[in-house]
Amino acid sequence: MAFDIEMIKKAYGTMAERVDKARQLVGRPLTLSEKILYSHLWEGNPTQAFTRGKDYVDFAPDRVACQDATAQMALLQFMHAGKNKVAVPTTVHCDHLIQAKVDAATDLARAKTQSNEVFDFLSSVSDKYGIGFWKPGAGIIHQVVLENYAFPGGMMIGTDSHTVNAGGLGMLAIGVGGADAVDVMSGMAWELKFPKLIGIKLTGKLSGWTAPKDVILKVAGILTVKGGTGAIVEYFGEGATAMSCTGKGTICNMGAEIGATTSTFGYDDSMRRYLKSTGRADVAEAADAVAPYLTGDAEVYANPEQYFDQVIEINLSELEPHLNGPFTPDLATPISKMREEAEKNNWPLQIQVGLIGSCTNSSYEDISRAASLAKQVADKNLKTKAQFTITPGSEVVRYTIERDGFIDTFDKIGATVFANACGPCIGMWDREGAEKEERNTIVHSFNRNFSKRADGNPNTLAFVGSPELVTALAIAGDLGFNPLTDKLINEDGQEVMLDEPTGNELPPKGFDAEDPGFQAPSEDGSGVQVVVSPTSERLQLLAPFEPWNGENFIGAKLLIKAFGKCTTDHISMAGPWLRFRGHLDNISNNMLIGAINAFNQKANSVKNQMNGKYDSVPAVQREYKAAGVPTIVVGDHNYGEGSSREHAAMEPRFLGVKAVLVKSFARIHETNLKKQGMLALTFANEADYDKIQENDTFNFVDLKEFAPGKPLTIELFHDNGTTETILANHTYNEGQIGWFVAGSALNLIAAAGNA
Ligand code: MIC
Ligand code: SF4
Repeated sequence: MAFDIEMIKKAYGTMAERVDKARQLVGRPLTLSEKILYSHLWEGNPTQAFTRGKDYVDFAPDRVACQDATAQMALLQFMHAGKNKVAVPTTVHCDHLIQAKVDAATDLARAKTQSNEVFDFLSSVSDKYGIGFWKPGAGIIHQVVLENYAFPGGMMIGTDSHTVNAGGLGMLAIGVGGADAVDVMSGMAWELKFPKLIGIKLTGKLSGWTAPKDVILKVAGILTVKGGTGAIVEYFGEGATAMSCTGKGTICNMGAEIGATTSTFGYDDSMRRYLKSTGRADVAEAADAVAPYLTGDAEVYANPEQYFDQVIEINLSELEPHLNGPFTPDLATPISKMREEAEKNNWPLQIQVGLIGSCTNSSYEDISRAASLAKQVADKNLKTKAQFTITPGSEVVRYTIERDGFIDTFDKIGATVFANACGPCIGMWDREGAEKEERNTIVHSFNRNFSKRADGNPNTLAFVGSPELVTALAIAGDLGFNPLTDKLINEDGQEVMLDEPTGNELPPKGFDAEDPGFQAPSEDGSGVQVVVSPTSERLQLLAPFEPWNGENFIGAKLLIKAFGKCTTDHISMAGPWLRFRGHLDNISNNMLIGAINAFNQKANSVKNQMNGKYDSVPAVQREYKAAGVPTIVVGDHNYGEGSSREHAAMEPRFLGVKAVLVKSFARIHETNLKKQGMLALTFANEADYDKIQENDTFNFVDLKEFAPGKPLTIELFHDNGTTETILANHTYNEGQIGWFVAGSALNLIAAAGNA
């Protein structure tokens, strides 16, 4: 039986009435996304039609998921909310803190010792507040959610940007910062600007070497890393229904890389099959009873241009396998052009390592198809040229693929199987020799490939592809190898070609595991003690941020003007820093250390205007803080792209930065800044970015009139004595201005809880 089946049935129970009402109010057929949004309004039955891309709307998500690296801060905040129990079903998953080095068993044992304090904290908070806890080794949050909790037509939020993975099972699953999760866990509404809608029509059918991953690699190439901002991407068409449920999950997962709020697919037989195969025939049955409400209306899919803000059509029969990268997930190259591109750009052709798995691509189908290639190594007397690693997404997948002989097959090509965890996808890869910072190429089936993300080496060029392609390329050891047309020379000196990958969508003998790794919470957790040692270097109880003093910010200094791409990995790096995710003071020492200073093109070297000396960003900011000098951060487009980690917003807040002024924001990061009581502003005139000079001082002269829809005025004082005035736009509504005034959104919740 599925977890929380009663909650699911209840959601389905009101679906028809709410969707029918919404259709009447909107006055036209509805997309699936609209059906899920309108059936999850905080107010219950819809009473008005909303304007996409404009109206802020309160929603009531069905569930919440958190992973260990973000859950620490989320739960530390939740402990301030004054509640006995979470208001909606919630889970915590231990996956980010496990380093990949030797093999699964060794690495897991080491992680349990090293991060014991954090795992114990998460386990006891979960136990106390009624949260389902998935132990280290159980798997990666998004795979575990897909296997156990996702359901068609549902809405969930999660403190990880790849929460969107659950769109593969027809959900609207949205990545958020911890403070948003705390709202929902505390029984409050969750606010989102009513998203725009992008429709992607998939015609034709995948075959041969092309995989679901190639759909999203192609889409990322079309829409770029910011093309999906503020929008839900809804896939439909014959190509969509012909694809597996887990393949749909892969596409939705990597939708985070185009900045989309989320992605989703209508309920179909592939989802029914997946639900049944993962022990949830009860969910399939309940979904079948309301099936027409779990997909878009027929008129919408027949004439998508009339209903979506943007429509893209992709013919899967013509789609080529792609590789995206390096350093950005939207640089898409079809495999047939790769050699040419690599030579042109001087990318090293020799592949050092191929890595498959992660939350994006470790379904049974993915692994079985990759294994069909690994098997050919022996059959055709080939030798695998690159190293090869696998990180299974969950213990259920790992156990099942071991039982079915795939791990054995990978063993024969010398593969390393890492723990069921994030590992190499998030800089938790202790790669031998990485410290030498040699320029080298790797290929992986993960989703992100920002600088330093896998192994901490800024000179590792990472290319993202399907698990099939990654396996073929690892065998060949050559980035320019096109398995569709190229031959390999085997150990007998003969030319051989790899046969197309084949596999099974679902395990013919069913999924299994001896211990999936779940720990249920106590019925009554009131007696559970949560201990945080005051001397801990990993956990620190939070003190509330100071409320706004009601004055304009005068005399603010420029801390850094970030040049070019500034993702959350640049603002609050992961890898070795993950260990401080529960300790705000300690993790603040990584603030913006990856961002490039526009004035000297260096990372982590900014000028302290008080003494003219250059130092690291956190050190300079701590000096400003000690001197009581306010500061601002300036950035380019899509600032805060990537992760949901609210540390990227809390660190500047904690260290005394007052405002972040950029050309544009990534959605989650903008909300995180607002929630933590910061000013998140955009240049009214983008070109004003160029006006900002290294020794500038800023006066926010009309902050006292901070109001929705009204730009703020900032005076710039340059060190040559000249002054300029610029305008900064913002998207704060009344309530969000309230967060700024209170010092943070949490301060408001806590005040209400204590009232
Ligand atoms: C990521 O893929 O970048 C992460 C690590 O999963 C993050 C969450 C985090 O920073 O803890 C994400 O995507 O939100
Ligand atoms: Fe973990 Fe990577 Fe997935 Fe993020 S993208 S949840 S780091 S496996």
